[in-house]
Amino acid sequence: MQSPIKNPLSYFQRASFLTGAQHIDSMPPDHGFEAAFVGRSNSGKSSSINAIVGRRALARTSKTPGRTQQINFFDLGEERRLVDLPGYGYAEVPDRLRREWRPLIEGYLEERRSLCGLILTADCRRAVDDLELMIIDWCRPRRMPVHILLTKSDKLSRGAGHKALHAWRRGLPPGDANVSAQLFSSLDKQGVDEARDKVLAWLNFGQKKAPV
Ligand SMILES: Nc1nc2c(ncn2[C@@H]2O[C@H](COP(=O)(O)OP(=O)(O)OP(=O)(O)O)[C@@H](O)[C@H]2O)c(=O)[nH]1
Ligand SMILES: [Mg+2]
Repeated sequence: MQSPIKNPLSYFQRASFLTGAQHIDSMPPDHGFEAAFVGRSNSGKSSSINAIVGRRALARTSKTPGRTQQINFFDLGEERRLVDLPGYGYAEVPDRLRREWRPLIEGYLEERRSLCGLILTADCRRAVDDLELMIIDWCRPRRMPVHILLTKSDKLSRGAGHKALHAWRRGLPPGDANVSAQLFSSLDKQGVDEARDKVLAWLNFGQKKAPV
């Protein structure tokens, strides 16, 4: 399908690292529009950001789960940002870090007024789990759009990938336009255009947010 936005990549190519926040009070000013990437450790959040902005290493990726330990903000200009949240749910993360992350992620989600949509990354080879359902359930009453990237789709055959997508969709709340899912691979770039369109629709370039 043709993208509704002309040259979507051009909005992302200007991305630059803005800041990393280890505490709620060190986040950049809460103005404008943000799309945040949330998901289990190692599910491909940082890699998805890189694929979407069309750069190899803007966000740091790692084979070691739990590598992104702070909230990283990437500036797209015009008060638009992408946000890489620390991964959750990795068993071997030391307790001390876990105790620090949870309030950081929850505080971000609860308080950030410029947050306008969540990209939830999940390995397409795994079934939806309780933590993912918790995030989706958190979004629904708040009317916060959540778009699920079923990552690493290059690891599955075409048929198996579609089966995984349908299984995920069946597990989602029916008839809620704010919840959507797609297959995605930062390796072979499957689904990158679709993800860009989704994020751009949230970021509302060219529009001013009503003052609060
Ligand atoms: N084959 C394949 N590997 C991927 C893909 N996306 C990510 N990976 C790999 O999965 C590992 C984790 O990717 P990251 O993007 O660092 O994951 P993350 O969710 O940011 O991880 P944390 O920062 O630890 O929470 C890395 O080794 C990536 O190369 C993909 O689409 N295909
Ligand atoms: Mg990461």
